[in-house]
Amino acid sequence: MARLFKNPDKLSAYRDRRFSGTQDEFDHALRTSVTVYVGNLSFYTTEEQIYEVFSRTGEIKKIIMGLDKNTKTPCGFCFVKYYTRDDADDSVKYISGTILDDRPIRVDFDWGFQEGRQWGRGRSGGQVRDEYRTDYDPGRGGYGKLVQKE
Ligand code: GTA
Repeated sequence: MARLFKNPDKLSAYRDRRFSGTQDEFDHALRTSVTVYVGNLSFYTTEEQIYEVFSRTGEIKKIIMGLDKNTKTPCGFCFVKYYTRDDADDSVKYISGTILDDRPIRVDFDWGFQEGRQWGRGRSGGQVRDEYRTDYDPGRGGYGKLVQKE
């Protein structure tokens, strides 16, 4: 709670558990990074589609698709790296919430891509959130992994 008051302009609700630095280093990286995280993607959305949407706010340096660590297929997220911070800011401002393949996508500031971050961290290989979901989501493999195992 104290941190919320100390830091009312918190850029992201997400804190990467695997970031090895301090909270201040994490906050600094979030403020200066040119990379955004894109969540709630359909497993069927392609890198070309993402390129088309995200180049609306600026020239893209690189797209890194999030992959299931077992199947090596897209698992519903990606990172988009721009050349400038302004373009990353604009993508969070203007692209987050827009519809891609019938779903509202979420664009979040990110501390920066590092090798390994492209893999889903869930036990089943995909994203953690897809382990625990109890809804049926055809764009993301149907029911959550734990429900499927029941
Ligand atoms: N910048 O919001 C994000 C974000 N997310 C969700 C993932 N990444 C993100 N980056 C930014 N913003 O590189 C990045 C990760 C990693 C890659 C894949 O995407 O840094 P992941 O989604 O598989 O695993 O990451 P992650 O992020 O370590 O999962 P986390 O934080 O435990 O949980 C994500 C969500 O899953 C939670 O918000 C919650 O909705 C759900 N969840 C987690 N645990 C439970 C549980 N026990 N019960 C129910 N729901 C749960």
